[in-house]
Amino acid sequence: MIRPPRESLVRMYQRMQQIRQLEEKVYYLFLQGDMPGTLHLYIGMEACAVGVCENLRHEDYITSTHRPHGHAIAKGVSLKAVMAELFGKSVGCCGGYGGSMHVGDLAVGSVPAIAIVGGGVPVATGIGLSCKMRKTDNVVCCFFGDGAVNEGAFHEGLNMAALWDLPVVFVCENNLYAASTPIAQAVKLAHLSERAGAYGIPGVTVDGNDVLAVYEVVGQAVERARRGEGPTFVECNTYRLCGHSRSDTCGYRDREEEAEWKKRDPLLVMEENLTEAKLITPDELLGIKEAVAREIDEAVQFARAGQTPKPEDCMQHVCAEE
Ligand SMILES: Cc1ncc(C[n+]2csc(CCOP(=O)(O)OP(=O)(O)O)c2C)c(N)n1
Ligand SMILES: [Mg+2]
Repeated sequence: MIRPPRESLVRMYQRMQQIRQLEEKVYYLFLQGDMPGTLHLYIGMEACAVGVCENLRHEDYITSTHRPHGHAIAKGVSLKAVMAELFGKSVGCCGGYGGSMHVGDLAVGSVPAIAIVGGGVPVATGIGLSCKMRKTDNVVCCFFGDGAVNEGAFHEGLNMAALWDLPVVFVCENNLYAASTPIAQAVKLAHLSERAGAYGIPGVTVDGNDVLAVYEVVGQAVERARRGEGPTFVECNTYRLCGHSRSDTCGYRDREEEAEWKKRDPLLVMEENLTEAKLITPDELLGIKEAVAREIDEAVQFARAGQTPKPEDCMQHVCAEE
């Protein structure tokens, strides 16, 4: 297994803590009625976003879904900008116009999220085509859930990316459910990565709760894409340790199944891996955790102090600018 440099390991742990702690705080604030809109939390899936984005450069891109906070933070959108967006403030990453389901910032290659299931797939293919036509070696990582793999847009996007050898890594976060629908009721295959064969591209299944495993597998896919050899389909097996959306009590899930996955919480997995390999001490981990908690408090203060967008500006950003 590839062992990333220590600074990379520390950054991955810090990013996972940032995502986890931001979401726990946001859930609390949301239930208090401090935030407008709706909420889909990423708790339990942090290793996917962080393991993927650790392979990316600033100039690379990601596309995201209705569950986008973790993707955006992993690609480099600041905690303050994400938090302010969730509060609907002008200093948010989308000027307060987008809210939870659209966070992102093109300035760091995080395409504002697309909440239509499967909708990001053809967009990622289009960005991949742009990267290729402009003769850059930039890549696009396209996040989507298991619910997207039966959408028409998914098939069209993968087929075209495969046909034209576009630099796209398709990252399926298979958390076993699309809202309340278990994967076995939607797909006959044992592994969604088998779908890749239909498009003539490599398909890999990886433990999506092990950030180092995701980092390694996606690293190979990103390098392949940069070399101009085309897309890869990576299936990350994971689980959301929370409801589908704000009011979901998960009545369709088995409590034993939930307990089993909780033992494999991606943060615990990483803490165990790092301390067992003596790469970091428990005290250092605690220090990172506490520093992140302070960052989250600052982000909340920043967001609360922001202004809401002015009603007279509502037509701004409606049409694409040249
Ligand atoms: C085309 C489309 N159909 C239905 C919905 C409503 N919807 C929002 S999230 C979701 C489930 C998505 O499941 P999955 O792709 O597995 O992602 P997860 O929520 O598990 O991360 C559905 C059906 C939607 N947003 N878009
Ligand atoms: Mg799912």
